[in-house]
Amino acid sequence: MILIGQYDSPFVRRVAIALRLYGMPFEHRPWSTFREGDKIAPYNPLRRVPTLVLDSGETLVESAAMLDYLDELVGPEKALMATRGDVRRRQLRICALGAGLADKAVSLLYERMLRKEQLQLWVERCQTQIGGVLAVLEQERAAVKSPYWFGDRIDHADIMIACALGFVGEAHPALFDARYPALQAHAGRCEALPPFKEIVQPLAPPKQ
Ligand SMILES: N[C@@H](CCC(=O)N[C@@H](CS)C(=O)NCC(=O)O)C(=O)O
Repeated sequence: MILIGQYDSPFVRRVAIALRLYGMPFEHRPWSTFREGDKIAPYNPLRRVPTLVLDSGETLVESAAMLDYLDELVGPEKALMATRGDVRRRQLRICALGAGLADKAVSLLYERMLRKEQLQLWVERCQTQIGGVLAVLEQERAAVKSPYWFGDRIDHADIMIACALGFVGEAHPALFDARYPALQAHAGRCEALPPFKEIVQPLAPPKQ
């Protein structure tokens, strides 16, 4: 498999960390979405990352679909997500909040980096959405006493949240601070794991 995209993307990082945890070998092509869009386009017309090229040549263009595929490959025992039922539904909800948080943090970064004059309406909307999600996640994580969100074993929800928090903290440090101790502890626990330490890249934001 070939994983396209840089590890400063929370979405690329979540997929790479899952691949590592599953012990699946992959080739990494750390192409930049803005500087190397022409290289990405033949694999993904959206010119977005992550893009995952399967051994068959088929291409996946959405991180959740990539994880769904990897989960099927490893089977239900090893999968980092329940196959059905209440737990799966709750895991998917946390994944969606984490992915949405990362989406909003990426949008806000693009607004800040790519526009000469920021649109205040959009900046404030993103900030409100980021703050709202962090507040809900903080409350829910503080209520969970297990090492990971859904028990003793890390899963896709833990990875998504940690990758999103890492990105928000780096891109918008004023938005992720001491107001969120349970989330900081969650991020710290995940970032201390070997795959998180290995699969990491300082943020290289796009420029005008
Ligand atoms: N929902 C997508 C989000 C992917 C995404 O937003 N990737 C960003 C990098 S973090 C990107 O490629 N941005 C370039 C663009 O949208 O033009 C996923 O989970 O794979």
